[in-house]
Amino acid sequence: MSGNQRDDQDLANTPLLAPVDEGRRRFLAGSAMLGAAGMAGAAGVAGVGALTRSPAAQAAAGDAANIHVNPGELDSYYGFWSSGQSGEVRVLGVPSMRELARIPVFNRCSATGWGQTNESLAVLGDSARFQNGDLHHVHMSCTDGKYDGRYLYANDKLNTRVARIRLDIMRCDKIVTVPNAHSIHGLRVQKAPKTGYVFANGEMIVPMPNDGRHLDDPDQYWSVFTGIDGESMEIKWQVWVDGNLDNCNADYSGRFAAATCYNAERGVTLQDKMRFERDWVVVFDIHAIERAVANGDFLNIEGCEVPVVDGRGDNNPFTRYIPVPKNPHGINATPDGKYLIANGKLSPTCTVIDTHRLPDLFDNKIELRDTVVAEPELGLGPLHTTYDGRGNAYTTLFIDSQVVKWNIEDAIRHYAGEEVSYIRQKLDVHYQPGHLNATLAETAEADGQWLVVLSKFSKDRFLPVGPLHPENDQLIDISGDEMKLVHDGPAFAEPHDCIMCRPDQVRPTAIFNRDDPFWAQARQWAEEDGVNLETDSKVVRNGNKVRVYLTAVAPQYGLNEFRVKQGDEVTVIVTNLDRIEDLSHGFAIINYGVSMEVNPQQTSSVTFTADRAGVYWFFCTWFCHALHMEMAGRMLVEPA
Ligand code: CUK
Ligand code: CUA
Ligand code: CA
Repeated sequence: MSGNQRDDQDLANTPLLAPVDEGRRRFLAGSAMLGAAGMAGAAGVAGVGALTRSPAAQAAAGDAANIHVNPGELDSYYGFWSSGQSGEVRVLGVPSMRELARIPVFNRCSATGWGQTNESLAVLGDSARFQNGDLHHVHMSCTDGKYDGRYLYANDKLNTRVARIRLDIMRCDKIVTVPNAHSIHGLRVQKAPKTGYVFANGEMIVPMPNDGRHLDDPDQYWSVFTGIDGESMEIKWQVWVDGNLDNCNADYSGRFAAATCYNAERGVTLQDKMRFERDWVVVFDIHAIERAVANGDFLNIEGCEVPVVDGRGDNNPFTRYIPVPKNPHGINATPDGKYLIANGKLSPTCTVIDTHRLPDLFDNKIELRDTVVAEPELGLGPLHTTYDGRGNAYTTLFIDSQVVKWNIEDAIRHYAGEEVSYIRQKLDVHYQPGHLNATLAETAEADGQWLVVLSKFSKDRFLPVGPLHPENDQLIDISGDEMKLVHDGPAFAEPHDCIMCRPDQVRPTAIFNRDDPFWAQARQWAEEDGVNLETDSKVVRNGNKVRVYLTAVAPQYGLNEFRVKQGDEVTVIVTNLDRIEDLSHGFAIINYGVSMEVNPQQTSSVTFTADRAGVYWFFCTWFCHALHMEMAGRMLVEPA
């Protein structure tokens, strides 16, 4: 069985949607619930097959011409893609969907040396012991509700971290591990007046502190919502919440953030987590939290200095728990700032919350559900919603394998009792979509040009590559009245989310500034050793610690050889003196597992133990010159 299975009995009371695609939508009956909760499983067995369309028919529906970016031409949008369990961020051009770059974050990167260079280890800090991560959400810093091109922020669901990426050099410069939380899932930024905070959702519930106490007592398991300063990356405060936290978002006033909770039950089994008919959207009053923290009105979890305010229960100044149907997932703010829309997942609905009613809610002038202005029925498995800036919302239907376009104001009128149809179109996607995002849709500048839907299954859409299929990031043209599928984009595991912005909103540098703080440590070593990084190549010994300073100018390093003793701790510091755009060098040592990038005007360093005697060639890894192959030298390791 699957969610696609027809059950005509249920169709009787769905006249509104009948013209669109009658067979696909229905409530999840109680008996279907378990199957729905294991949606991927259900889809794998029957759902995908049931939705297969002739590829030719789909291609005909598209208009491939307008996504073609000619050789030498540039894309009209940057896309920043997360990569889930691959742990990195990917940069794409839209609409060509060409992959432009990968930014290593939580992963170990063979090309750049991320996870091995001293510079990356300094960023990773204590968490360098992890060589992996699960990066679901990537979002850009904002000013006045618009992307400002300073930073990207991303979460690590696997090892409970939040990372920042500098957009000038497209490298990660800060990673913090979030205390008291167990897995960071939802991540969004404060949109106004400026980022501001990075909001991080603790997903799994655990004892606080999680030090071995209360192992068998889930009543003592909790979760926290965390506010991180996007500039200093300090953890400013946490809110102790009921239930758990899935996705989050922020409003456009700067006062509120909101998160979905699928585990209001605080259950620890699948069945537990589906017990209630409703879970909730938790709304956070950021100003109230800030006031309490400023007044010292907070507590601390044992062993941790982060201020924690108690946001549990019905009557606290910090949170409100708005009941919404069963196990909601995504939550997305409309670009006009009016609404927060939560996606039902196990309910075929989305819940539209009026953000302008939130102040009254916190003043206890209205009831929780008074903030809800619509709850449109959209189809099976709504996961995420995005916007075109023209009043329409686009929601992924995981089980139906569709994107549904619907009109927000019409849905509100319908909820108020008017006979009006709010569904505009349903488009088959391939298959089982998670996130979707339209150009600039997470900001006030949503421009309704392109929509990317990140499909979890690709099944028959690509040449087979073994049991692990690619994902399918599909591009949809939403500039007209009708959604048109125009491109299939295979992607390796597993983009969960993406954002798109205009090229003028990102200002990457082509050549490093020699004053860049990225290699502050190497600069300090050079100072200690009386070495000028920009001119000197030399070996400086201090006991069994050896620092090797090398310049790199195509096609030569500053030294043809350097000599160390077996057992030495060796640090090689390479400075690329080429000032030419695109002229990257690398530095790698054969049979020592050392390899790193050294981009124009950058200094990179790596430390290792010269544990084996012999001749070891080092070489340049980026093809930089006609004599690139000759850009090499010898590390001579004298036997102990
Ligand atoms: S989540 Cu994966 S599809 Cu981690 Cu934003 Cu919804
Ligand atoms: Cu330097 Cu290749
Ligand atoms: Ca639940």
